[in-house]
Amino acid sequence: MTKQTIFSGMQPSGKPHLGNYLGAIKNWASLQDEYNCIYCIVDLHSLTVRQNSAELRQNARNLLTLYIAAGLDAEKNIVYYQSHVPGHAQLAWILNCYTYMGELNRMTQFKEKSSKHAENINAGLFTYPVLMAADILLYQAGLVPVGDDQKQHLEICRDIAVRFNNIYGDTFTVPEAYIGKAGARIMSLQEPEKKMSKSDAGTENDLIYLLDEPKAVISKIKKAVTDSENQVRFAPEKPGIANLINIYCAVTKKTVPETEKEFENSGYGAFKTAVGECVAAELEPVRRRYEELTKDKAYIDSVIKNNAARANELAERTLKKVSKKVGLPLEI
Ligand code: ATP
Ligand code: LTN
Repeated sequence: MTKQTIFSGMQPSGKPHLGNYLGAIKNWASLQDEYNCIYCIVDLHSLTVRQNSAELRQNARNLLTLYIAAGLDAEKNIVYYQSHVPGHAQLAWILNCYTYMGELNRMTQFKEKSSKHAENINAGLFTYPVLMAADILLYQAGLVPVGDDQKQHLEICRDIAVRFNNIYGDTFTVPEAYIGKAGARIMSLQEPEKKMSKSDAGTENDLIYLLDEPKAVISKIKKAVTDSENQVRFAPEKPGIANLINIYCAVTKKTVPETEKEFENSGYGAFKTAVGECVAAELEPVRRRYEELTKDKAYIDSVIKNNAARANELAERTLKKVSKKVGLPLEI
């Protein structure tokens, strides 16, 4: 039987954090043996918010290196830049013509981002979900591992795929979201009502960066906001502790009841030390491997080039099929 295809992506804006890792990359690595996996650096999506050009280019390379450092095998999986495969933008244009303004108007991420960037509410920000749908449908992906915040985008992608298939006959695989149980929504350490976010961080202590040194990881977790009960118990009215329990479970694969039992007789101090240590131990090998990989420029260059070629080949197949269906002229 042929393996199902998985597609996911991350924007190269800012520095990747623990939420990106536990919500996405860690799951990606666990899927690479069972599926054909395609993991993209969605640099075109990053242009929806003003970027510094040199920084964006460097961030994209850093993120690709980090994918590999976090355990994504660059031969087994396709890891590549979205902008190296023109098919994404071409398919996005076509799909724009099969997407309604009303659907896009309902997207909560658009509403949030446009209120945050009131001076630059561009058309790209509005049609962002269509480019994301094109990313996924271009590769006929069946499964899309993402954090909880992307659910709505996955739904619109499915709606577009079904609409297109209804008009033209079976063209696209209709994808499912794959959202891990623990780690799907990691919250800010200082404001645990808000998601941990690189684009919306207040202070450095809000988030743990994937490349933070162990000392910094442990110290940020020690400073995390909690409550005065001093009882390690998962409850919505205790968002700080609930977040730390969630992080602990995502890293150790333990369940919430197991964790509550384990720390039944400890206060927050001991619990925070345990969380800090397990996160630091999880991230340290990633950080070391990243340091090694950044020294090997030729290897990273070859991954970028070879994987773009592999992705282009797959993308071309879907684009040909779509062009034919919608009535664009065929190649002579
Ligand atoms: P941010 O809001 O942090 O700037 P983002 O959500 O705009 O990031 P990406 O960097 O593209 O965008 O996110 C990459 C992946 O990380 C997505 O699958 C997303 O769902 C996941 N993710 C982002 N933040 C979190 C979080 N706090 N908890 C769990 N998963 C997250
Ligand atoms: N919108 C996503 C990033 C993203 C993506 C994708 C994720 C762009 N294209 C395709 C999965 C599949 C985000 O901001 N987290």
